[in-house]
Amino acid sequence: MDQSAFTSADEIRTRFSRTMSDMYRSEVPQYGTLMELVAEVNASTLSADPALKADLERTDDLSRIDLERHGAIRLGTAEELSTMRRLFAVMGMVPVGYYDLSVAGVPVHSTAFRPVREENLARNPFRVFTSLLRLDLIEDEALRAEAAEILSRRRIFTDRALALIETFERNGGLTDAEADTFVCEAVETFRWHREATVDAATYRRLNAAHRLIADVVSFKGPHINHLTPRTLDIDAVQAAMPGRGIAAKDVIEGPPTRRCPILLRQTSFKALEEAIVFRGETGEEAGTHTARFGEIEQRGLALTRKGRALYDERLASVRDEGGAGNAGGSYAERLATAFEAFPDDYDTLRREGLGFFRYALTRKGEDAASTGPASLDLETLVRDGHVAAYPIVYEDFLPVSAAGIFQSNLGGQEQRSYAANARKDAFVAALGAPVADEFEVYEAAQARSIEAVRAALRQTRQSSAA
Ligand code: OOG
Ligand code: NI
Repeated sequence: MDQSAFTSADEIRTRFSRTMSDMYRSEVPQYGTLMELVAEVNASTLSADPALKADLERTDDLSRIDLERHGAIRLGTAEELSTMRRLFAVMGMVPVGYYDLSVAGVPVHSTAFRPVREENLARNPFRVFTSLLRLDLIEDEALRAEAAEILSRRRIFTDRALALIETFERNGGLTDAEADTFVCEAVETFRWHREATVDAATYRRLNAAHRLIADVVSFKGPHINHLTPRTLDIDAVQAAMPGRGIAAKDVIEGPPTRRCPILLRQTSFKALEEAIVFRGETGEEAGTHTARFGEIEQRGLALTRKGRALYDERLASVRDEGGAGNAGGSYAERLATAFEAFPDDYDTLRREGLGFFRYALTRKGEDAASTGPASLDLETLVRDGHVAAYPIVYEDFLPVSAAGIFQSNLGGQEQRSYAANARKDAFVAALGAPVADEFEVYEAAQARSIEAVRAALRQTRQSSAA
């Protein structure tokens, strides 16, 4: 079939994220309140900072600035994970990164399904942080077998969703009508079901092993557990949440406030306690479950391996000192102090090889190249203003931050410690495909931009020589 007959993966992803947002706002009204607050803060940040506004107009679609950037789900079996990979592929989302959360006492390992090319990210960067439950970390053998048995019985995808995934794989795309049906059917998998599939006693046993185990095993499907819009000022939203009746997490995860933002900062409101019903011998039994919340994120420069090592080392120095406790606002202060050793201007970050940048020929560079032989040396070109360097935005997640988000939504006291035991091989086997290395993804984007600059210079030279 001719590709032009198909709806683009970017468009399907956009329809999907919009539909998910509508569904989640109707399911979790407090999330709607958070979205409103984010939109207000973004609007006032933009009107107070015309330079930022001009910058964003160049790189982003301002009308979509407040929209969701990610969501998260937790799966129970290898088969669910590999089918989820095929479902996300329809929307141009592929697995990037491996996160071992067992170190933080959460019995899951994860990846992020996301678009990887800059042109696709620019159209819609929506991604889904996807975790797979690690039944191997349940100590009680009988409980482990019982959980596996319960999970083996559920079917989380609709028949039509599965059929359309196959259509996509066979034809290489979906028509507009197929895409619409696909989105409706796919969203069914992430819907909330207040009817647990287990009885109250089973739920309690699973919950006692770990609250997350109960969350994954007791329900019909992997309900979306949060969505995350982008904020331009996370400190302002965090400060304003209590005034809107939103119970914010104690601290913002990730790096401190900086002139040049790096990586990812995120915070959330605490998961809500929701009414559910258990299956009972004599009919339904009422109960409650805590899983769903709202989150916000603010992203900055993607760091190189060297930059990331410095980030991890600085963050660990703060955590080792006294954890992420916020007594007297001291965590934010200690964090800021620890990060004084992290350069905070783009030029130094770039020259020291701490971050990834996208290079582009400037007007001045084009003019210079057409009048004389320009240097092909990148540093010379940047120094002379012939080439500009723009920060590449971090599109992935941070395991320490993710653990903090998990923890604050497990009621705080959930501190089981599993020995650190990443099982990337097992994860990849369950997924049925390798996960991309995030550093290689940024490296490739940076390299493509450098190659484009060189190609443009060579072309200008040739046409001025002719
Ligand atoms: C996922 C928590 C991690 C993030 O933004 O780091 C996450 C979950 O609770 O399932 O979404
Ligand atoms: Ni999240």
